[in-house]
This record gives sequence, structure tokens and C-alpha cells, in this order.
Amino acid sequence: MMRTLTAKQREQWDIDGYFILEQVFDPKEVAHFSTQLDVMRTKPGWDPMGTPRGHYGWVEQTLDQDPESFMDRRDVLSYDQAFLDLIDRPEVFDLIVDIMGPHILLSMTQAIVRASTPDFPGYTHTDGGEALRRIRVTETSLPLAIKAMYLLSDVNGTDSANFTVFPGSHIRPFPENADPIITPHTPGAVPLNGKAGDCILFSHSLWHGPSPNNSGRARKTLLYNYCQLFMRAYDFGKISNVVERCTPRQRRLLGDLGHNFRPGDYFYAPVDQVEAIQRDSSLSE
Ligand SMILES: O=C(O)CCC(=O)C(=O)O
Repeated sequence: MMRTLTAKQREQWDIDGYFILEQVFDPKEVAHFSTQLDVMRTKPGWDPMGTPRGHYGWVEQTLDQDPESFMDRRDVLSYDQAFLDLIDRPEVFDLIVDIMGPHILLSMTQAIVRASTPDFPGYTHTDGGEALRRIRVTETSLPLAIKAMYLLSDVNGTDSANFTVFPGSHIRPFPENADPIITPHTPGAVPLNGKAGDCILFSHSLWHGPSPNNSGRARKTLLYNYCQLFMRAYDFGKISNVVERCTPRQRRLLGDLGHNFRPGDYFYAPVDQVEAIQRDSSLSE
């Protein structure tokens, strides 16, 4: 049996567009992921290109090797087995399936370190680029995409790189072109606090973003994005090579439908889609 949302979580999801799961990771796991982020910046991978916005370029290592400095690494699955295990970790994944239904893909993974610096003002956005920003689902619709944000650092007080949300903005028109522009300090913004190991689940259409970080220490996070099956992953142009190291359910979430592409795929699901998503083979094998 997969877990489902509590009535309180469902209510907060519907009204606010997000909710927080406390202590999904224990301290040992937090430490493991945190070390993996430090190691990751020493290795080749996808870092931001600057322009066009939201695009990433291949680098041999992250420019700044100080673990407390900024890092934004995409497509993190290949760096460690723990990143693969996290694809469908039941405490979080079951709830994503309860919200989105079983016809889903894992569409991107990301590791971010927000340095403590006076130079970063924070920003506010929705997920998924220019078009998706303009698509807002209704209260009764399944979401198009959901992100799970795992905190690897404690976040206390204001301007500590808080994940900052505008509750309810996922289902309402939002003054995206306001002058002055909307920031994490605009009235209505809610800067979230949390502990390392907590996970925030939020809708793609929720206006959100990081606040500045004047806390004196870096804030580390991991982000996993899930979308409906008919959409596409934005971390890989074809199915990632990591599928060879994955369970059947993880393979399906990475877009491996078990056969070569044929017209109709992804829009119409394989006959075993529900079973494939409901079956956690790591438990039964
Ligand atoms: O808080 C961050 O560092 C960025 C998170 C975010 O805005 C996002 O994942 O879209």
C-alpha cells in the first residue's frame, strides 16, 4: 500500500500549493548528501551558462571550489547511489503519486548551494520556463509538475536563503510584471524555515524562490522535479544512461517504457503503468 496525504496535507496543498514533510532524512543521510554536494563540485557536470536563462553548460568542475560558495549542479543522478534511491523514496514519492496520479516522469534533479553573501538579492519565479509560467491548473486538476526540495542545512530566521513562497499563487493570477518587481521581500511572501532533513513539496505554478542569504553560512538543497508523462524531462535529451543502475520503477520514471519509441508513447501509457509505479521493487526483490 502506498502512503497518501493526510487531510491536513491535502488541505494545505489545495489552498497554499505546498507543504512541508519534517525529517525525511536522518542526520547521517543529511551528512552523506551534504558531502556528495561538496564532491560533486570537483567533478564534471552541468553548471549554469548564464544566458540563455535556465540553460546549463558542461564544465570540468564548478568554478569556485569552496564548499560554502555558490553551486547549481543539474542532473545529479549519476554521482552516487543515494541520488538514485531518492527517485522513489516512499515517504515522499508515495505522496507525489497521490497528488499527481501514476502517469508521471522524473523530469529533473538539481543540487544548489546558496552562499552567504550580500551580493545575492534572491528572486521569485515559477518552475518550467516561459510557457509553463502561463499555465495555471485549477483547484480540481492534477498538477502538471511538482518539485521536492530537500533541505540539507537548517534554515532559521529571515534572509537565510529561505525557500520563500506566495501561498495560493499556484491557482491565482500573479502580478509577474509588477513594477517594482516581486521579490522575496514583497508583502505576501512567506519565508520558510526548516531543519536539515526536511522536504518541501510544491506545485510548479506556485510563485517561489530563494531569499537573500545573510546568515553567515551556506544553505544546501537537493531538488527533484516530477512531471506528467506526456511532458518531457528537462535534464536529458534521451533516456539517461543511469537507467542501467535503476529498479524497474525508477527506469519507468526516467522514461524507459520497456520498448523502443513508437508513436503514441508517453501520451498513452503502457498497460502496466499503474502497477509499475505502485510496485516498489526494492522492497519485494
Ligand atoms: O531556493 C533555491 O535555491 C532555489 C529553489 C527554487 O526556486 C527552485 O527550485 O525552483
